[in-house]
Amino acid sequence: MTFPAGFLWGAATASYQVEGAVSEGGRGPSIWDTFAAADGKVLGGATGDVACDHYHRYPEDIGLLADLGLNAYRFSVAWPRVMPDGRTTSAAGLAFYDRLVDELLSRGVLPVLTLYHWDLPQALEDAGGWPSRDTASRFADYAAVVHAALGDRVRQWTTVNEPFCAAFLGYGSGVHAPGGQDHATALVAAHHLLLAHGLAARALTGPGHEVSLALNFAPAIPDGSSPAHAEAARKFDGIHNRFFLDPVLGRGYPADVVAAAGRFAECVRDGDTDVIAAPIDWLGVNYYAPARVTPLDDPQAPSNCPLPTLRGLDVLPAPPPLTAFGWEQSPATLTSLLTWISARSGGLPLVVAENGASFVDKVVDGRVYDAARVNYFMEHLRAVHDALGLGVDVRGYFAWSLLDNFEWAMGYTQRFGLIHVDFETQRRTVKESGRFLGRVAKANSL
Ligand code: IFM
Repeated sequence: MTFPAGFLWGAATASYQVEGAVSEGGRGPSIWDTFAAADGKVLGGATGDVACDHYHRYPEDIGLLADLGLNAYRFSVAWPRVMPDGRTTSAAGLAFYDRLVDELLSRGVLPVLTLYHWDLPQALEDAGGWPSRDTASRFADYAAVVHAALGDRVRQWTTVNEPFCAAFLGYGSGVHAPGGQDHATALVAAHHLLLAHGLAARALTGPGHEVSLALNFAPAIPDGSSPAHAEAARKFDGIHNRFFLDPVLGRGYPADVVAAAGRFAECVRDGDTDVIAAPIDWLGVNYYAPARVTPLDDPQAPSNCPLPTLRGLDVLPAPPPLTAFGWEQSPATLTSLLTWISARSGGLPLVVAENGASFVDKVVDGRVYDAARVNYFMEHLRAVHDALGLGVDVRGYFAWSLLDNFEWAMGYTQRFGLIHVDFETQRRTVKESGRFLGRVAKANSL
């Protein structure tokens, strides 16, 4: 398999999942500090207080990434580090990312910076959080501050990572911070996250600068061929995929979702959809697994899938082989997803901004033979290659994740890393999958 010249070969992380040092450098609390500290929210009572201690160990981590042969690092900036109260800039907080970016550049690694990967400053949550429209404006200010500080060296800017999760898991099902459980509110939060993306995109301009956002896609596969199956898949696809993709592409919110979404339209003001449709240079496609959906006999029956607007369908258990998280492995779906987005967007450049799998990994004699993950990457890279062969403009592939890390509500129980982390000692062990991905990257960079 050969990939186009200039293809980005990277690994991704997110601030709260890896940094630790939650009280250092003047960092303020985020919604995830609050949520993880509350009883029963995160498996085993785990928190991101220390995580991978990336805040102190980033030179080692970047060194490992560069030595593998990867040429890009996708990381996120912690808003509460840069603005402890969500509004006031902290020089010490910015200085950390200054050091991180310099370290990347000194190792020949391209920084790909995400501004929001779910760690909202707690002070802004107290002021209303994402259900409040003002949070989108605060985000635009924050984006401008980070851009002014790092824009001389960072060219790749991603505004928001997975607004679906931030909105629907954070304010709907409540399994993520801040733990809200109201689906109507979650839809409003989703709109404000998209608005935040559009407002910030305006601030992220500069010579050679590229703007993007990263959406998580769960393609719906109907578990049958009847019209009712097709309708169930359409419904699932509407809220999970099109609700986020379409407004970003300038197509507005999908009418079928809005029609089923109660009073959602009331939060969308004149001009909002134009703001959300701000031009982007590429779209980050986060893909892990499809969803197998089936209709229920009673169209009003509540779905087992905790999403608003979904009634009358069930999401079926995934067929094996599964990852440790219980997720289906379907590389072919990645090809069809990339092809679908490309066609829907008129050929927008795409970057696979997250793809990966958790498995049970063991360090044996100083090595981790994670054959299942090697296979996972091999098959998904083949899927990307197939999409390229079909004419899709794919510009890069980022493994999730560089390091085993804090997997949100699952704590430290799901290992996704190319690099194993012993959370007792903070010892890093490169996995076979990391070496594999690095070999493919190197072979394509000759
Ligand atoms: O760990 C997460 C990441 O933060 C967002 N995308 C999915 C990953 C695996 O669940």
